[in-house]
Order: sequence, then structure tokens, then C-alpha cells
Amino acid sequence: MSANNPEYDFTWCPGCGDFGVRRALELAMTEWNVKYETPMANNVVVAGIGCSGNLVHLLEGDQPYGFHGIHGRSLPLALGVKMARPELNVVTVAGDGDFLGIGAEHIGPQAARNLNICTVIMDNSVYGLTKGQASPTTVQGTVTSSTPYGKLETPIDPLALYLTLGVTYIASSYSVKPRDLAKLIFDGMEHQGFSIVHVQSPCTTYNDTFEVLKGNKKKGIDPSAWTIPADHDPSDRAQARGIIEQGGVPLGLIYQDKSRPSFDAGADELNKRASQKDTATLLAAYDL
Ligand SMILES: Cc1ncc(C[n+]2csc(CCOP(=O)(O)OP(=O)(O)O)c2C)c(N)n1
Ligand code: SF4
Ligand SMILES: [Mg+2]
Repeated sequence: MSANNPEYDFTWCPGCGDFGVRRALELAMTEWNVKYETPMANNVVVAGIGCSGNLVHLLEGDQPYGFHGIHGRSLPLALGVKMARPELNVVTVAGDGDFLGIGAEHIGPQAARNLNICTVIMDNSVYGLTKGQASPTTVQGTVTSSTPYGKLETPIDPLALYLTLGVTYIASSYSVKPRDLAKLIFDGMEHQGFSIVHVQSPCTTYNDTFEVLKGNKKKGIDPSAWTIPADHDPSDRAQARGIIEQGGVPLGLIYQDKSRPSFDAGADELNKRASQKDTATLLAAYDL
């Protein structure tokens, strides 16, 4: 699809953080189009299933190509798109449940490949679309429809997971400031390899964390979001780990490794070395 799907009539709840992420993605794709003089349809948005993945139907203005696949499988689909058409700008959008629950097994293999795509994760620490069940990032003890006596498991730390698995561009942000977020997404698109921009995108219906993220002086709530200092060196893995271990929600680029070739660049190189064989030669190799 490169036109809005008129049969899909989903809307986000008022105040949902995903509105800010959508704006940021639109800004980043527009900047990409201006820089590379390409039409919007040269961007492909591969979406997971969830309120977050529904972003692919809700983009305003010129439409990119959209691929709304199945729950948890945005990365394998993005791999297919990127390998078939490496010149396209492939972006994946998914939620915490989709990406870190059912889809978690795909992060490691794509990190190992250094697949050249940009992934935007909308983390609201809940399964929003299916009405508020606990997700892998839900805080321990939280009462949800699937954890009526409080969640037993500790939440996973997505940023630490990405760093451990070898993701080569890791940024963290929130949906409150779309322009800052757009810059991180654009830089993630520019990165030659697997980039993840992990966004805190509050669910105003089932888990409204805006106040926790931004803080509230009157109520004595300190903001959990904090800006990464300007002197942080993202190429330094130990420093990146230090930023993550400080906790809260760091805002900015945490880690970037520019030294590894991307998967499509490696595949190009390999194809040059591989020799084409006709059918007769292949059959002869089996000595039939
Ligand atoms: C294979 C499969 N299992 C379960 C579902 C039901 N389901 C749809 S969306 C979703 C979770 C969505 O949570 P998340 O990825 O965090 O997105 P959000 O709605 O919070 O943005 C689930 C469990 C499904 N569609 N397919
Ligand atoms: S249920 Fe939550 S995540 Fe889904 S649209 Fe509403 S506010 Fe957004
Ligand atoms: Mg979610």
C-alpha cells in the first residue's frame, strides 16, 4: 500500500503517546526524502500488531509503502523487504509486547546480521490493543487484567538487551518531544546497520506514565527521563553500559558502532564472489 487504507478505521485514544511518535516518524521520513531526493513511497514501514503497529495506517500526508504483518514478526518481514530492495529506506514500528515478547527471538539474529533497517519501538509497558495485559516491560507488582494480584516477574531492560545482543545503534527517547525524537530516528535511518530507537510512548488508557516521565514538582515527583550529557561518547561500549545502568529513561543516543558492515553490504560483496552455475553443472556436481 502506498495510499491510506480506507477500510481500516482504527483511531488512537486521546492523548496516546503514539501520536508524538507518528509525528516524529513523518518528520524523519520527510527529511530523508529531501536529503536523497526520493519520493515518500521509497520508504517502507513494516509494522507489528498493536496500537503501535497501527501507526502504519495513521500516517498523514504522502504515504510510504506499508506492510502490516503478523504479531511479533516485523523483523523477518523487514529482512525480506530490505534484501529484495536494498535501496529502500526500511523502518520497523512495533510495541513492547510485539517486539520484546512474542518477537524477542528475532532481535539477536538481526543484530548478528547488522540488518540495515531502523526500528522504532513504542514502549507503553502494556498490551494496549488487547486491553491492558502485562507486557515484558511492565513494572513488577503492577495490577493489570492479566495480573490481578500484581505482576510476579521483574521487567526486562530492553536497552541492556540490545547492547548485549550487538545492536549497532541504540537510542532512547520519549514521545513528548517529537522533533528531538525525529532527529534520533533520522540518524538511525542514516546508520549503516541495525538501529533501534526505543521510545517511551505512554498509553493514556491503561498505563499513563506521562507524569512519571516528565515529573510533577507540585506532587514531588522527579522526572524519570533525563538527558544524556553532551560529553557522552556513544562509540564507547563501557560508557553506553554506564548510561543504561543509571536507570530511568535516558534521552539521546546511547551507543553507535560504525565499524561493522551492514548485512546488505556484506551480501553484495558475497554475491560478487559467488559464481553462477547453470542447471547442467549443478546436476553434474551430484554425479547422478
Ligand atoms: C499470534 C498472536 N498472538 C496474540 C495476538 C493478540 N495481540 C494483538 S496485539 C497484542 C499485544 C500488543 O501489545 P504491544 O505490542 O505492546 O502493542 P500496543 O498495543 O501496546 O501498542 C496481542 C497479544 C495476536 N494478534 N497474534
Ligand atoms: S489503548 Fe493505549 S496504546 Fe492503545 S490507542 Fe489507547 S492510549 Fe494508545
Ligand atoms: Mg505496548
